[in-house]
Amino acid sequence: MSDIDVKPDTIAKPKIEQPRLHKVILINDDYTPREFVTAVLMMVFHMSEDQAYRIMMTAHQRGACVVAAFTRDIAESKATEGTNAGRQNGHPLEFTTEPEE
Ligand code: TYC
Repeated sequence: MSDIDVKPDTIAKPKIEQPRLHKVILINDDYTPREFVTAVLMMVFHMSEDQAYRIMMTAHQRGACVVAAFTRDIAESKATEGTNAGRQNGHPLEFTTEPEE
């Protein structure tokens, strides 16, 4: 057996891949009441009334607004939950998802 201690020149660093995040996007429409949109944002995304109101108004004025980003499954289930809350109350409220760059 050799006594020569051979060490690698470089130590391999484990690379941890972060899961890609997906944005939940609130889409404006002409019919859903502002108070309803604000209430859904508070319920589904655990926002304060103030935060929810600002997001709702941004979508109202610009046509759409990014609400938050999550892993894909969570983003999709939150978008579905928000869209369904509107549908169950007869509103065309819509949330979509989109992968972050
Ligand atoms: N534009 C709606 C209204 O004037 C309110 C609204 C805001 C609806 C944001 C959807 O994502 C939305 N009643």
